[in-house]
Formats: sequence, structure tokens, C-alpha cells
Amino acid sequence: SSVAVIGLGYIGLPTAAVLAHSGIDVVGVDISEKTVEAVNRGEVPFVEPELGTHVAAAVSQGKLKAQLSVSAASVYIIAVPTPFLEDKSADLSFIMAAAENIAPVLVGGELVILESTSPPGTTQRLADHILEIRPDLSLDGSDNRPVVYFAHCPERVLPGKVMTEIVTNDRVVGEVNPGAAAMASSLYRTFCKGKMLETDAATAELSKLVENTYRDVNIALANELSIVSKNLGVDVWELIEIANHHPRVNILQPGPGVGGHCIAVDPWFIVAADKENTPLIRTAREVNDAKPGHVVKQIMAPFKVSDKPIIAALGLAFKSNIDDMRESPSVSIVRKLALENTGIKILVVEPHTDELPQQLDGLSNVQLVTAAEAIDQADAVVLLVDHDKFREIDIDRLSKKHVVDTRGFWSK
Ligand code: SAJ
Repeated sequence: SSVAVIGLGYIGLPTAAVLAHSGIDVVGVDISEKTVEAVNRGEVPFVEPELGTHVAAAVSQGKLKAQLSVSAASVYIIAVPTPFLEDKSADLSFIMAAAENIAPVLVGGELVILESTSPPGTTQRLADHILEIRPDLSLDGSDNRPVVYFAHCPERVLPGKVMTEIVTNDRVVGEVNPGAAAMASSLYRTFCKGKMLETDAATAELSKLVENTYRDVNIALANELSIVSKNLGVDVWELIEIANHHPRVNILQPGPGVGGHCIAVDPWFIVAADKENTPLIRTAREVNDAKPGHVVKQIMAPFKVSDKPIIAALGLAFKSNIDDMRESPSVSIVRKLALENTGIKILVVEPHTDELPQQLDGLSNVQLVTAAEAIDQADAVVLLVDHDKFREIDIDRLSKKHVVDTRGFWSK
């Protein structure tokens, strides 16, 4: 059998690499020429531990190659982005474009898997779209038309641990038509040691959204508690630590806000699917989105308008020990600080990059420096990301400064 993986991002490329490693012939498809060329050289165009060696090996063994267009295969795996639009609904245009590229090469008997995180009903819509283009094919073999199988198998791997979790996590496989889940399970079993949880496509779609929403709601509780505790003079880290000793309580950690392309996005897909009945999920999103504003207030609290303090901001990534700054609350905090307070200077430290992200372009009062330089000069120090590298900072040097520790990095 052969597999075509459409979208060579942080899910598609690892999937292509592990499938190729298990002996399957894999073609990776991407619209970016740069990505296609990089993969064909055996390189990975983004940071993910251990992925590089897998891709290099698969390419050199001739099991993985990348190209710009879709060609015939027995299984198609769609792993393209599903960003959200202005109105918080999902943008399915990348999925539908993939469908349009797959449709012409189908002959019947193939399995089409959607891995992209999607609102409930999307896999069915994908199937309908392909069958509209190809009315000679079917979902059930009626009128002697060959069957194409459709399944939703959401990825659930944690960025930074993808190569481990892709093998060890249990896998949800949800079918649109009978037989699809069994086919998908047998494909994933070639590299995945976890359980195959077979269900229907809509349940699989919603389960993925619910997993991330569960975390978002839990983090919102922690973030709300961090503000309440501060106002009551209670240490939130100690509070949560103590509460979590209860055998049935497990509160997550407060922070500067929730970032990344998953947890801050997926809950909106549930809200969009049933606006009237999702006040809790919506409010949790709003609580987490409001946290950067609270952090900015906390940083500026001891200063008067005329003070013009120097502020050291430690960390820009959306979480610890990665270089990914997209949808990062730390970046919004720095931007907000810079825009709302004329005359202040912000010395940003991000050990995993050597340039500021686009959102901070053109802000003349923001500079990227080393931790030592920033702390030397700063009146206030805000810890935004709990990178291991920040353990090297000598905390004695913070004693005379206004410190805002959004992660409990030093306070815990
Ligand atoms: N965060 C907190 N407090 C916490 C935990 C996280 O503030 O206690 C923040 C992080 O700093 C970060 C954001 O939440 O800004 C999200 O980080 P994360 O590590 O919780 O999750 P992601 O976005 O890297 O990956 C999630 C994972 N989902 C779950 O754990 C349920 C991953 O398994 C999914 O595959 C991924 O989303 C995805 O692609 O959907």
C-alpha cells in the first residue's frame, strides 16, 4: 500500500516519517516549494525534537518523498491547518482544497483520513464534497459504484513530544461509512502502540475539541483564581498545590494566558456549533484571553505615569522550552505594554530565537537582549515563560526589583 500525506506541517510530516519508517511508501504533499525542497533534502523546516533524524532516514531510504501535487495512493491523510475566522468559526478552505486535489485521482477502494482538528460534521462534508465532484463513486456501493472510505483520526500529540506521543498515545478513529475505522486502525497500528478507539466521525471530531476545551476551562479556573488570590493576599501556587492534594481535585497552573494553535482555538469550534448552549466554554476562553491585560496592569502597578521604567520581559514562546511564538500570550503582553505606555523601555529575552516576532516589528521601545543585560538594567522583571534556561538566572539579582512571576517559576 502507499500513503499520500497532504500538508507537511507539525502533524503531517511526523506522520509521514513514522509511516515511511514502518516500511510504507509515503508521498508528502505541500503547497510550499520551500517545504517540499527541504523534505526532499531530508530536512525539517521547523523545530521538533527527533523529527529530523526520522525524516533524513526515510528520505535516504527512498520511502518518503515530497511533491507539490497529489498523485494516486491507497490512503490519503489530510493534515492541513483549520484556522479560525474573524467570527470564530472554522476556515475549512484548506481541507476543501485538499478534497478537490484528491477527487480526480480516486478509483474506488481508497481510504481518505482527515487528521486536521475540525468542527463536528466536517469529515462528512469532506466526503460529500468529494462525491459531488465524483458522482461515479459512493459511500455504500449503491448502483454498483465503487466505495471510497472516509474517517476522522484527530492528532493528539503534544508539540515538543510529537515523536514519542505519536507512537504511545491512544488513537481515536471515527468512520463516516462502515469499514473505514477498521481500515484506519490497521494503518495506524503499523507505528502506534496505543489503543485504537473506534467510533463514528462526529464523535471523533468532538472528542478532540473536548480534550482541548477541558484543559482550557481548567486553566481558566486557575487564571481566575490567580487574580482572586492576589486580591486576597493569598499565594495562588501554594493554594493550588494544597487543593490538589485532595484525591479528586486536579487544578492546572495559572499563567500569562493561553497560547498555541490548539487550546486557544478549538473551544471556539464548539461554541460556533451551538452558541446558545456553551456559556461556560465561551467564558473560559474570555477569562484566558483577558489574562494578558491583567499581567500588564500588574507590571505597571508600582509605577507612576512619569516614571518611564525599564522592564525586562523573560520569554516570548507560547510555552516552555520551544521556539514557537505564534499565538503567544507573552508576545501580546509585550506588545500591549509597549503600545499603552509611552516612554518605557522593554528588554525582551528569548533564548530560543535571535529575532523578534512580526507582531513586535516597528516598536522602537522593544529590544531583544540577553537575560543578564535585561536584568542588570531593569526596574521591573516579568517572567512570562518557564524556560529551563531561565534557571541560570541568579535570583539574588532580582531582590531590589519589582518582580511579576506569571508562571510561579520562582515563587513555587
Ligand atoms: N498552559 C497554562 N497552564 C497549564 C498548562 C498549559 O497556562 O497548566 C498554557 C501553556 O503555557 C500554553 C497553552 O496553555 O500557552 C497550551 O499549552 P499545552 O501544553 O497545554 O498544549 P498545546 O497547545 O501545546 O497542545 C495541546 C495538547 N492537548 C491536550 O493536552 C489536551 C496536545 O495533546 C494536542 O495534540 C494539541 O493541543 C493539539 O494539537 O490540539
